[in-house]
Amino acid sequence: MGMKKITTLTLAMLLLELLASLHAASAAQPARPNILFAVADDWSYGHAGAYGCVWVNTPSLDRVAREGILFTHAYTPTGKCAPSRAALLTGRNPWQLKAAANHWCYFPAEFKTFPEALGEQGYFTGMTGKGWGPGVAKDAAGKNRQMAGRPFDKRQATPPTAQIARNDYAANFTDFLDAAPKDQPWCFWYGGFEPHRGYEFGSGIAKGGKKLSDIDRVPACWPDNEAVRNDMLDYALEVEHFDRHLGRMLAELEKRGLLDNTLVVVTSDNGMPFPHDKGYAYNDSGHLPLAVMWKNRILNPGRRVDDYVSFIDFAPTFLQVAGIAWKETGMAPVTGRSLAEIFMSGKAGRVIPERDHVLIGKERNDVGRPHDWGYPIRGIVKGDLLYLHNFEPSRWPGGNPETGYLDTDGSPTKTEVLKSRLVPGQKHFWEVCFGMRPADQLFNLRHDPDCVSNLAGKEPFDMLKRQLFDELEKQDDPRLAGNGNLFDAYPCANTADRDFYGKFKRGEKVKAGWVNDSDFEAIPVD
Ligand SMILES: [Ca+2]
Repeated sequence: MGMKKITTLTLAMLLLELLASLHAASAAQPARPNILFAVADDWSYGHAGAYGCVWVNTPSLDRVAREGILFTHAYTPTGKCAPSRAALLTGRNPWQLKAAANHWCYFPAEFKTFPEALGEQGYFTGMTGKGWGPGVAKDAAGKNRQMAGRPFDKRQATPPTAQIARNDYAANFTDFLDAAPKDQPWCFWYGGFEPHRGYEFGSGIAKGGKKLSDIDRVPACWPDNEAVRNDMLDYALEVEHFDRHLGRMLAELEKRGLLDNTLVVVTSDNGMPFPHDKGYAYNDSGHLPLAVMWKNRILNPGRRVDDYVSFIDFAPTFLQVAGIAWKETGMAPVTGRSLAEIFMSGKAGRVIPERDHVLIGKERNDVGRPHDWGYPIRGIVKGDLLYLHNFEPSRWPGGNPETGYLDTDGSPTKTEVLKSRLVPGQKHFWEVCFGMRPADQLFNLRHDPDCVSNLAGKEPFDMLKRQLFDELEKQDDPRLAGNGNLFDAYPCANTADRDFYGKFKRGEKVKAGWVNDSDFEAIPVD
């Protein structure tokens, strides 16, 4: 860490402490802020009104952005539910979390989460909906852990479609507020199940009043047709459901006079559940919406910040604003860096010069490859460039064709992409989504935001690769030290699906509820 960085950090912390003491002296509210962390399931960057999107309406996120900060370069280090959530809960990259780099893992007891730490340090913590998962998380004594706080899930409501959860998230948040002791700050995790699949086909039009022509652009990795556009609108309807509950939560906080001293963070765990997005390492896999509001402390609200921020920055942010030193928490050492200095700077655009890149990657997502192997990737996004290194290019990137490409949820769009393989002139859709890849991939995000034209080989990437590998080495990534097989060997915690490929090959009955039967390629694919 350079001297300049230390100085900026120290100044930001001093300023924060000064503001905290001023505030404590001038108001009856506790100095320590409340925290509302709203995380959607599978919502991609750009799909919100605040980002200029016209086919997804998100008045609540837009409000948070207008009265706070809208981030334009927020990334999860890995585009899949459980490992993404593991990173944001611990402040460490997936490759620093042992088994928790994988989806459906046994979460190692040694990694404490920020809600667990806040709970030990005087915060009242609760959650509704989806916390960390899917997977198994037990403490050293074998007791189930509450990774995101104590569940508040009692209230239910009739959802807009049968595919949307019955959880009345906002009502459960009200129950939580009623339960929170008045003299204690709180932290609440709103884990919406939307817009995770399945969707009610056609509901975007039938129930959302949307039109196929509302979509200004279909990404270049999928065919542009009615089925795909409908799928996108159905996704939009689910995003709007998540946003509506957020709006009710903000209104409830306002009614109780709690909004001003609540740090509100709105984001998602990974990109949309479409081929080439969720479960991959392309830009749309990890680039996520992020808006942050804290009326008492964020200077110059209504800003747009272009710094590169990572999900591993959330945990250190929450602990810092709560006034808790990391070393007091018993959490494993942090890799992320607090965002509080951005809150306090008042600046828009690029705020902190060192925040000019993020690291991303992937280990095992779903089963379906021989021996339950994953598809290991590490990558870096810097400026307009995204560089990916695929460590095992002889494996199928989205999962084996004969076992249904299980890294990609079944969907109308997946079906269209799979069909394209056999349609003259359309095979490129299948190739970019499911085909084999070389070890190195380089994309220019300015000219190719959908990451369909690999420039590696045509353009140099040595500098990016060196920076990526240097930083991974400093972070003790086993993959860099030649011990990457550790990740492949961690057992899948979903015992029914373990050795899916082997069972399939032996003719045993297997079931993957998250894909369609037609996703399994009956004829060998080369
Ligand atoms: Ca997810």
